[in-house]
Amino acid sequence: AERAGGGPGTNYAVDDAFTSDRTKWWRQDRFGMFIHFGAYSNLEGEYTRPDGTVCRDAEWIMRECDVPKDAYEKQAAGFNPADFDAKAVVKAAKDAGQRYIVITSKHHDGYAMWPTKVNKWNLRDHSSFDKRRDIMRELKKEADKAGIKLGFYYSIWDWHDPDFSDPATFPKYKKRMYAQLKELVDNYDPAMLWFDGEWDADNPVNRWSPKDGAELETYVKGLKPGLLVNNRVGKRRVTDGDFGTPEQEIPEAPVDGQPWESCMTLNGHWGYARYDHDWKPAAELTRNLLATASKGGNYLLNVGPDSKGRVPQESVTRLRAMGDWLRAHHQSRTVYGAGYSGLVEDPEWGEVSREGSKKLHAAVTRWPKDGAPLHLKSRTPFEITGARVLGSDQKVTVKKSGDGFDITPSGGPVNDTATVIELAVKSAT
Ligand code: FHN
Repeated sequence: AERAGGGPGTNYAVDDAFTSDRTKWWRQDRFGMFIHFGAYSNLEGEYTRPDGTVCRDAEWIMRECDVPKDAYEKQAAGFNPADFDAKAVVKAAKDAGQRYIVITSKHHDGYAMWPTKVNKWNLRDHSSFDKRRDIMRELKKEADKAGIKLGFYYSIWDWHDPDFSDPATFPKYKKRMYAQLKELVDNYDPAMLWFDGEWDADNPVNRWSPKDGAELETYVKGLKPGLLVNNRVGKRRVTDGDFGTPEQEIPEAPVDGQPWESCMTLNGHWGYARYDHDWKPAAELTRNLLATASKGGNYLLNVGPDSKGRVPQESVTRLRAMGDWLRAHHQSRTVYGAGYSGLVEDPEWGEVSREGSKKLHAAVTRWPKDGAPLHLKSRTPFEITGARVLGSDQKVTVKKSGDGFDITPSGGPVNDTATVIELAVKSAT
């Protein structure tokens, strides 16, 4: 893992301070698609118990609803995501402006979504799906065609493999896990592995020590030099993996000393849940993306395909709206290749990211009342030598004011998601 100097007075990871280029492509890309898709998707979030009561959850349904192992295996045998369309999935990511995809290859239920040879608990050998198909190969092909990098989520924790939860047999489980990871890297050439389920070494059910993590990180990086892994390969310390993984939040003062990525759902669940209609508005999602980029972080936004393999239309429309904002007026420069500048305090009225060494992008999301100027508080001396609103020719006046600058556009918002004011800056020293 690489160390970075924090910005002045914060522990934001200031991009330029990263020493190695290891994560550079990933930090430039900023925005990825998470996909939670597995045997749990076949239940679409609802399990009817033998007594007729209905229990609801998504990817944790086997555990949270105490589904007996044989009942879970029985339902999985009927899993047939025939409508999974890799082209459509990649198009949804492309339309959103997502530049990499991380799909669950194996979640905590242990069910492999590729034709693993390690066991029969997988989509090829234990489902009603067409045995000639391999969704990971289909996805890899379409992603490569679209110039989108593909990564795999892999859960270290495994509810299905009896050798996982017995200390005496855990080494046998570990051997199978290593073999599966080798299959994934050899067969699909992923850009990254997104580990999960590493939580508690002291828990007799789920043991994963920092030493296990360090060994696994060395192993997979030996399979493919340049492969990125997240900090959940180990114990989420700054030295584990290549990037931190805050979840469902945008950290105020994010993970110190390493790149990071905030992963979030589009509604209330990672896996598909037919009853969950709590979809977040596209404007909120775009603002989250702006907020993560302004702090030097990545944003991994999740979709959960249904039992047939279809991405919900509510997800597709929101993702498209995010891409439309990014494509309008070259506003994507606020995100791609942009990051934490360390030059200004986070303003009340929006997010500020820096592109290279000469441009700040001030994205206004909460306009001050009664036309008050947009105040930017400096952290370190710099000059503003020019200002313009992307997508509008309105005049922008910039005045030094107290501990920073007052910026006053002559007109109002360009759109209701965020209006970007591009500022030309130079160091005052
Ligand atoms: O338990 C998992 C959960 O199902 C989901 O995969 C998230 C996504 O990051 N990770 C774990 C919870 O932190």
